[in-house]
Amino acid sequence: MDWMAIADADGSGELNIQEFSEFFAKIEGLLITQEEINKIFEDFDGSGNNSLSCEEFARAIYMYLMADNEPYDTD
Ligand SMILES: [Ca+2]
Repeated sequence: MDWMAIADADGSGELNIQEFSEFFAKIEGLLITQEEINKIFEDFDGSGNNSLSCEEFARAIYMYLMADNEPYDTD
């Protein structure tokens, strides 16, 4: 599945926080808070320019969706 094509609503090739949040909202059954989304976004925005490149996004998706446990669940 081409996650980036789904997430990149305006086709800019990068994701801003709004696109990133909306991407998670589209995934059924995924329980994640806006706070967690913000944290993931910040963590993976390696260049610190408030947008995720394809590469940064792919890394975030891999980490979060493909991992067995939730890295941001601190309970
Ligand atoms: Ca975009």
